[in-house]
Amino acid sequence: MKLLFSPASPYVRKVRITAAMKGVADRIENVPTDTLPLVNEDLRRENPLSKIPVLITDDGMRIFDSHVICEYLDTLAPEPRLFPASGPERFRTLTLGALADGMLDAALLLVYEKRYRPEDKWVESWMQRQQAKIDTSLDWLEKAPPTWSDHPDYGHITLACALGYLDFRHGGQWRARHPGLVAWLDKFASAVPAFDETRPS
Ligand SMILES: N[C@@H](CCC(=O)N[C@@H](CS)C(=O)NCC(=O)O)C(=O)O
Repeated sequence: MKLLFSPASPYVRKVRITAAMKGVADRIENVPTDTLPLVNEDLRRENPLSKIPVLITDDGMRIFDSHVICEYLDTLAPEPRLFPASGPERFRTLTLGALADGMLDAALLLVYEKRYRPEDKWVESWMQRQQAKIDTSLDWLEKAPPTWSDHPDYGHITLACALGYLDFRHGGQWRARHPGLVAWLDKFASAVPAFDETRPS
């Protein structure tokens, strides 16, 4: 399989951690893919949204986005089960994943505002709106950081990648007011070595 990839992408990181936990990382070739140019024709051919990650399977299927790729990888080996099959556990996992993806989307939009627009076009109120989504989610999670029994699942992986991205691109400012989540991320990193192995530099 091939993974259209960048080491800085938190969505790619979700996939790499999932692949490591499922024991299939050595079946995936990481193909460096540049999303910085306004148009990357090679990427657009594989995913009309021009976003990474994209997984190209051995039989030629193109799978995106990161959630769907992780769910696909979860089918390749029985253990550990990262997406509960049914019931409230499944929807708890998917909802945590959606919340953490929403935090990531807001954090990425803040980066893109400054990357793709000249400074005199930055819209302060719009950036505050994105920041509020992140802050409110952090406060909500801090009240009861999500737990796991045997092993972290897809929701936990996504949250770890969101917090990692806030460290990487937003100076780790979330840490001062969220000690419970700081401890939670340390615990996640101890349980999942692939978190440190995929840390962007
Ligand atoms: N919902 C997508 C988001 C993927 C995404 O936004 N990836 C970024 C890189 S971190 C990207 O490719 N951006 C290029 C663009 O938006 O044009 C996922 O979960 O895979």
